[in-house]
Amino acid sequence: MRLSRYFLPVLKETPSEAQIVSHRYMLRAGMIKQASAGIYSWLPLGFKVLRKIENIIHEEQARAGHIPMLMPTIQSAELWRESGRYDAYGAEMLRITDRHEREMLYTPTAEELITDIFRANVSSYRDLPLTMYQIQWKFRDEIRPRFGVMRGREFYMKDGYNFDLTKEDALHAYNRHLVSYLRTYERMGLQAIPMRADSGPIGGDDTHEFLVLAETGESEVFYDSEITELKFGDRAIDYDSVEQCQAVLEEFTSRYARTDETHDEALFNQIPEERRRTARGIEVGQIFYFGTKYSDAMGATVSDKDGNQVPVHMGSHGIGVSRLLGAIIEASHDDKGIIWPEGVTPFHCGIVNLKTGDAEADAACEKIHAALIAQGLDPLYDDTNERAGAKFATMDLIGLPWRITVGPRGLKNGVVELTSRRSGESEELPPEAAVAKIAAIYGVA
Ligand code: P5A
Repeated sequence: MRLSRYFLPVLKETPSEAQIVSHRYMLRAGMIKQASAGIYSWLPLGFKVLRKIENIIHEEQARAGHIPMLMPTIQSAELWRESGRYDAYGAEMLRITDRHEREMLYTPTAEELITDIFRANVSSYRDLPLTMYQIQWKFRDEIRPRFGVMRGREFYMKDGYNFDLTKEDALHAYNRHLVSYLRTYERMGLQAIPMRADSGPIGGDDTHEFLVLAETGESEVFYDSEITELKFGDRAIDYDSVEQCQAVLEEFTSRYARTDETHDEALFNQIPEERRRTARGIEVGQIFYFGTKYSDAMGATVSDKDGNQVPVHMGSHGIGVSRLLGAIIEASHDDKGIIWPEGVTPFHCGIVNLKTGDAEADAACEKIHAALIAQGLDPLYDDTNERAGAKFATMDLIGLPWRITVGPRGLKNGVVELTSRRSGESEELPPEAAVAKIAAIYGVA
């Protein structure tokens, strides 16, 4: 992509309404624009990262055997009356009336709708286990939307729902989601720690939130510092294996880690003092097992092996897809701008032409741009007439992990400069070698 043809409305000034770094950088880098309180347009650069995050989630859900689908954002109030949540949800639910005076709402979550789909179509234990999920917009009329995409009113969520015959099967689904989420967040360059939490309006007793530690996080958290040493890494996991999933759950949840909602001072004080940590965290996901709460209320039953009608055991599992952009930036930036992890970067690398208009520099940049595309990569080539300093500032702000700098002086010696955004280190090498190195970094060589 040539920058001269792209839409990247970068702001020079720091927007005064943004209180935290991720919100500031998302506005300054032209990723989002507020449409009204807590509601944003996703400009091309922000949309690209949103899609990258979404794709990682789809790939990891497929690995765990979960089935993608899509439900509407506008739902009928009827179903929510069946579960009792139409009144219980309160002012956070955006209620709408259509031209026939029918009561509708903009979905804050979708337990009712999926349970309705299930009961209409599944009647036997033979069709279980079943886990379906969607990535869809949600609306919660938060009293204080703030921090940009971090606490929006309209936000993008991955929501998954499992249906199982027994409690044991449903707990395996819970564990499987925990494993799958650990992998998902690590692929985005994040450490998200599962912590015991409160289930709120979703219900149930078994629930973990996934928290990314950050000073600007809205949750207060308490944990044993040993937990930050755990990495999921590239383990091969059989998601159907009850033992393997259970072992991962135990490994990642046996040390003390709780949000303030479930914090227990006496238990916390049993950890050796030097390992006790109190910090703040960003909640990027939550998993729930709530048994038969919805299937009882809505009559979602199946026949078991003996022909008895039994309510299905359920859980639901959410990832804050749009919030993740904020969380990743909070965890990975410096005073010049964002530093994207390779897994989610909007463009794989930047190309800066130090002297646009110089025949040799222009030709070298074109060649590098074409060579990267030929490798299946997606570079952003700054072919504008801006000064070099301004080009570097934009590249640093938008945070592409790698930059190739091309100028007449280097080209005389047959070299370009390859710079890591994270370390700031540069090396000089022939253009072909720079392309090969980027290809190797992204595993396409
Ligand atoms: C699980 C999926 C649920 O709604 N029902 C379906 C369950 N869980 S949850 O914890 O309430 O939300 C899941 C994740 O969505 C993100 N989130 C938000 N992101 C941005 N702005 C908001 N206002 C907002 N509210 C929730 C969080 O990451 C949360 O973990």
